[in-house]
Amino acid sequence: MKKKVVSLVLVSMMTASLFTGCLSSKQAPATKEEPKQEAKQEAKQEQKAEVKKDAKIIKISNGINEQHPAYLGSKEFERIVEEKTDGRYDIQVYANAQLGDDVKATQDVKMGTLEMVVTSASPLTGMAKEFMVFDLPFIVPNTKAADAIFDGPVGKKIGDTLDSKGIHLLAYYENGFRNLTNSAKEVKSPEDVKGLKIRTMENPIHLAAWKAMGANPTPMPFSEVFTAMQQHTIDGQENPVPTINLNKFYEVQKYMTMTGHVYGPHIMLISGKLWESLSDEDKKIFEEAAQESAKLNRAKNREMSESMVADLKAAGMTVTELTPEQQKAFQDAVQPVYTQFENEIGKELIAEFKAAIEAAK
Ligand code: TK8
Repeated sequence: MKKKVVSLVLVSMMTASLFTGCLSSKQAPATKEEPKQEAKQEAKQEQKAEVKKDAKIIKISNGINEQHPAYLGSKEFERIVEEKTDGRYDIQVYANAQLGDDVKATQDVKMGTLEMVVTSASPLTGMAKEFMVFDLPFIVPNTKAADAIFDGPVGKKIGDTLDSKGIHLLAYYENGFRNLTNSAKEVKSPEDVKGLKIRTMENPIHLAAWKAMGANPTPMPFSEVFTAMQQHTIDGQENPVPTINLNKFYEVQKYMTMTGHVYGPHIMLISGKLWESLSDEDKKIFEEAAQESAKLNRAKNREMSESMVADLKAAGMTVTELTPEQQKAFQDAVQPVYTQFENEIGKELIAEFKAAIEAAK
């Protein structure tokens, strides 16, 4: 009992430090962060005291750092599963692509050499083309519509396509609305994008959309993006506000335009073989923990997407909001990708997706 209390105190201390942004990230200097890291280690050990010695280890790969909502959600999943199974599972969350970037980690989950990953859906198009419906620019208008897709029949239908590929989708997390940043100039129109070297995720729709605007897009794994911007091999990238802020992209990017051109899910995936080996009781615990953790993840992500715009401005970025007319110019510029990809994604699925969004209005 005492241990539990200590552990709870430490965990809440740790959570508090996550929100004040004190934990070290990849780019942060290591020295002054050390005490916080120790506290974190301690918290982890205290928590692990409740995990059984022969607990089954489940590693979860995350691409971003320990302050990101994907990590906060994964830690919530860890807490719930360990508690509800009385420590029969030892869930271990690894941040900063330590276990590999999205594509590699997901391939490992498919192979069964890694248990779980929280990944963007966009780089998985080779194995999961149905998810490409999310990559159609401007298709998801707001988070209410996103929730209707995630938690309704369309989200389930898209998620279920993974089961035949050796992967099981446990929950839809939110990555969010993607915004363009760059180091060269303020962008207010698709014309301004012409000639900019933009990093995209490894996804053909994203590539085609930026090409349609006249940019020079290059696909690249996420963990290489900061350095590529620092060394000016690329001018810019696009990501949701929490990622731009937590990864300190403001150190190497001067401009952000609130394009909101794509709404991306982060999906929580588990190896199919492992999933099939679980008892019905454990499957239920995993499912419930995943759904609970998704609630936390989405709430935090929405909070940070709003509040961190001010942080980016304070860090010296020029943040450009678009008028509805300016927004429309971007929408018009990327329209060709709809006809280009509708057959590959499936016209019927796109129609179902749009109908669910309409119904959520
Ligand atoms: C992190 C990625 C990231 C994504 C990207 O693993 O690659 O730009 O937005 O969140 O999934």
